[in-house]
Amino acid sequence: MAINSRIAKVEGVEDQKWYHGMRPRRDIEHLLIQDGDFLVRASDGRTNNVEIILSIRSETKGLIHLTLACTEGKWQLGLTSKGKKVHRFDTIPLLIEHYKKHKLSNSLILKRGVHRPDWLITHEKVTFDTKKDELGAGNFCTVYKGKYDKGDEQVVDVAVKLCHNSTKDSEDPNKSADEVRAAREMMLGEAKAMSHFVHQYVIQLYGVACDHPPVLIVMEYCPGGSLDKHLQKQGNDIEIGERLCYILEAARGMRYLHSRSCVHRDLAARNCLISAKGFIKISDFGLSKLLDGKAEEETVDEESPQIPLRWMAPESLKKPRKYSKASDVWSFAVLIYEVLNNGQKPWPDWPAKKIATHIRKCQMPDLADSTPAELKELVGKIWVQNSSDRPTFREICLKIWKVLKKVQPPKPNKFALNKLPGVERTITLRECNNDDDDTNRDSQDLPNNTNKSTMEDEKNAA
Ligand code: ACK
Repeated sequence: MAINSRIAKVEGVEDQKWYHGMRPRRDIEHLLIQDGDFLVRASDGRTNNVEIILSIRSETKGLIHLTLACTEGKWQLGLTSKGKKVHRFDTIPLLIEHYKKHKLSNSLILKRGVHRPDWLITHEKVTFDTKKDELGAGNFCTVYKGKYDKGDEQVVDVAVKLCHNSTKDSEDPNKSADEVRAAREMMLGEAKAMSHFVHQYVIQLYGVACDHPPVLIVMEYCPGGSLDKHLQKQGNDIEIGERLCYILEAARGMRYLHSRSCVHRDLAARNCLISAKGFIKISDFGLSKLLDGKAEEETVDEESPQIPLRWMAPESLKKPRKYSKASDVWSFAVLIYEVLNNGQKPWPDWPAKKIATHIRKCQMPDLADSTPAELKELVGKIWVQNSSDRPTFREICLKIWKVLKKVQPPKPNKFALNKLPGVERTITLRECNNDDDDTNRDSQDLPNNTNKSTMEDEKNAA
């Protein structure tokens, strides 16, 4: 049975806690632990259509995925044995209730509906106008400004990342259905990574709506847009002290992510956003990875999506590609270069091969003349061949904080980013005790804290 993806909203199922929307199979498998654990999800079938699937854990047969078929408005199990009476139901919840009391097969019965996580929200809570609210577009997704109903009559401004639903919606007609599906899965991976993080210098996820296509990522709205565009526009109006504040805030965001075992893998000025209060927020977790346990490094095969070359560390160019906290640190020094160079990337017109050769040999470009000597020294310690010789973000934060104390940042009302519509910086830097040792603040921001607490934190800080 296939439901056209454009009319894939299935009455009665989206309100059920055991409905996980368009989560891919590999995302839900680990949730089904005991015999009889089940959930319902939607999955791409052939030809861009959507199928409704009942996934169940069986002690004897392992994981089972059954298609739910709908004919003439009645639901039934897609696969039934010959000659067996087929039970049909008006809704999927009625079907589920039935198979909680009656066996599906010899031994299998539905026992525990596994609830979806809180960050899986429904489309009805999110509004945006595709004609008026576009903020920008990427290969497979477009970002809009929108509103999110958090409940308790709280409606907040948000940025909504919309994954193109099919090859027809995609900007590029040459994209295959598989590519579109891979992009959607990447978006869900991005949202899952973001769901772990609550920090003042990391973009906040409100939720993902994947109850039916298109998949939406709903996140904190940053009216200042991306850091690279701001640098390119405001150019020489930005004092060095203000630039150092951007660099320190990005480093603090990265220190938090690394403390949560997240390797970003795509750190660059284009992926830093400017919040309403004029703070830098690390965003775009599409390529990020959570490291297992104590692992410091991830080795990746050739199939993995490639990170833009100019920000790559030498070890990420070799085969097998290696990404680690230390390769993020390398990219961070490229971000420093961008911030000091008015948002221009290194070697703007060079061919890829020549850039790669330079990176492999650690022959990196010079920083702007106005760069404080201690910052030049720091970048020199980062752009080294041996990744274990590079400083950590904890050390980097400390160093930048010391440089900032000497340079003296401007008063908040003199920050150039106040010229951005919707942005108002009212404090120079957030308070941090002991020479930037803000461990305490980080530990207040544990993932089990609510989003609200971080937002209030920001308000109090201001
Ligand atoms: O550089 P921009 O103005 O900032 O254009 C890009 C565009 O969407 C495509 O990525 C903007 N964007 C992305 N996420 C957000 C967000 N959370 N708040 C505001 N703008 C965003 C980005």
